[in-house]
Amino acid sequence: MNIMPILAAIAIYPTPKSIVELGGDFGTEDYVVVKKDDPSMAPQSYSLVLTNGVVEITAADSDGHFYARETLNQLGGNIGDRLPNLRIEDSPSIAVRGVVEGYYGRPWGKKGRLALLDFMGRLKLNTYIYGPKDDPYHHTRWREAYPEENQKEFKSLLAAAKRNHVRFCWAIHLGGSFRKGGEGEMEDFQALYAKLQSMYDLGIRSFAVFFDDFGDADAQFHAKICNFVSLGFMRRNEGCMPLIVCPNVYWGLGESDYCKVLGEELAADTQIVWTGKTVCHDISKIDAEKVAAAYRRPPFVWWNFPVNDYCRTKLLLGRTYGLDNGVEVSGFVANPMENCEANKIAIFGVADWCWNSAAFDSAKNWESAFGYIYPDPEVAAAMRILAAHNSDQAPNSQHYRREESIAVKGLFRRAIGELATKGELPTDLETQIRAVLVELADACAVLKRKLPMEEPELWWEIEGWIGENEFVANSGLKLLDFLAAGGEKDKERLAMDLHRLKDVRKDNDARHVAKFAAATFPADAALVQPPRAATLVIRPFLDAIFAAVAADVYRAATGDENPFAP
Ligand code: LOG
Repeated sequence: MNIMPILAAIAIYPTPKSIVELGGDFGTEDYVVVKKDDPSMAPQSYSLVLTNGVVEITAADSDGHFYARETLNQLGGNIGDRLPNLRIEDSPSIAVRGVVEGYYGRPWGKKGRLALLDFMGRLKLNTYIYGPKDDPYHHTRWREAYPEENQKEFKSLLAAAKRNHVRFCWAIHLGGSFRKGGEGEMEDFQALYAKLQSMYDLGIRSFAVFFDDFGDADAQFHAKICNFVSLGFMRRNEGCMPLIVCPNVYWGLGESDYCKVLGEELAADTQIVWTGKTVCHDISKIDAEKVAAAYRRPPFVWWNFPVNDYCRTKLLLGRTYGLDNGVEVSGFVANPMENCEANKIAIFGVADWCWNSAAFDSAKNWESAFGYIYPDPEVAAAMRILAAHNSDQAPNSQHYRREESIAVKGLFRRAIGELATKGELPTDLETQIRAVLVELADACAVLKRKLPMEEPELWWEIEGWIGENEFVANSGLKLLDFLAAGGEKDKERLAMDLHRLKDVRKDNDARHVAKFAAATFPADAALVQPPRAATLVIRPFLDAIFAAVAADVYRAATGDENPFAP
């Protein structure tokens, strides 16, 4: 039988390095799995050969065997009752890859982390770094041992990480608080040793030391602390993995003396974090080479995507792009949003890129994410529509931007041009824009109906953004109605409708801000922002059409200037 159509329909994520058809197929009701070890194979790699009811898995280590099983599960899940004969040879592009919980905001909590670790295992991501800025025992109160409750949580997280072949790395943030000189320094070295020991005793075998954003860039002192951890503590405690260090200067091209001194002084196996040319930046091969020269080792990339702590109005659900194929790194972790479930779209992209950078197809990956993440096809389709319009950060202090509403950008730009020159829209353009807005409003309706039951955590996180997307779509539709409105009375009615939408939005903003503020630490609560959506392409169109066709009537009818105040 011709198995091409079957193979073409197979979607395995992350994308395997090589799949070769061997011809023929077999029924999945009855097959045997033969496990073989081949120590000559590269770590984490595996081969999976399916021939007429026999599945042969060969790997060098337990990671490889685990990954082969994950691939086999996806093959079975995708195809159903028959499997084609084939050979898969597979291994990761980047050996150390995963996620750092390293943002400012509401820490994910046990439930979110457990779900994430399972998600990571399925996607062959093998590194999770625990470093939420708002965990006091990680940061400001690092000297204190974790309370009982947290210790229990770490134990279950460690078990979940192990099950998923994920290295669980615990980070301590010492920037700004570790005392230098005299008795204070002695006490702090003792306190550090004791804290690390308490984490080791819980089962932690991977450690990181962070100095980002707090304290001085004191390279000699930072090197002293880190070498104390790696040479003094970790070498004396069995089974520890190389130390990961986030320096105080973690971006740039290694120009600073601080980076050079760290490169010279840090123990050879210590991995040094780098976020790219700036704090939030695409990761290029050339930049990585430059920083590697200063670090005297390839950098450990901490990619600040899809984190939104510097652009809190926005939800970042766009595709993964801006990462060079073949960039030489000692590891790659993505720093996501405080919205744990909503991160899955980006993490799905990061996993695929890390595993098989050469074959990474960013757009295809993003399109596939929804079906992979959401079992309900209606939810998947609605999330895809929502994500298309919620991906750019909006102007921000880090100057990092992403594309948004890419498929309809031309349409909306053209419409803005027509409104500026003619004050109205050609019918075909109006029809197409109406269709985009109806689609977005419908997607929001689906999500409001289904997420509370089917994806309650995701619903908790993005309810406010769904409300805002609805506001954008419905306001846009009202404004299009202005074009067709017969007389002043009609227009007045539409203006009042717009005004009511604005009130609904005000409530939505208030609910979102109160909910997020209550769920985070006091220092962070003040930073919560109202949710905003579709700011790059659709919102400018709303401003343009409002100014062209509705502003005067709106002002006269409501006494208000603008329904879209930022
Ligand atoms: C922080 C990080 C934050 C991110 C984006 C690093 C190494 N540190 O500017 O906690 O989530 O930028 O705002 C950072 O990136 N500082």
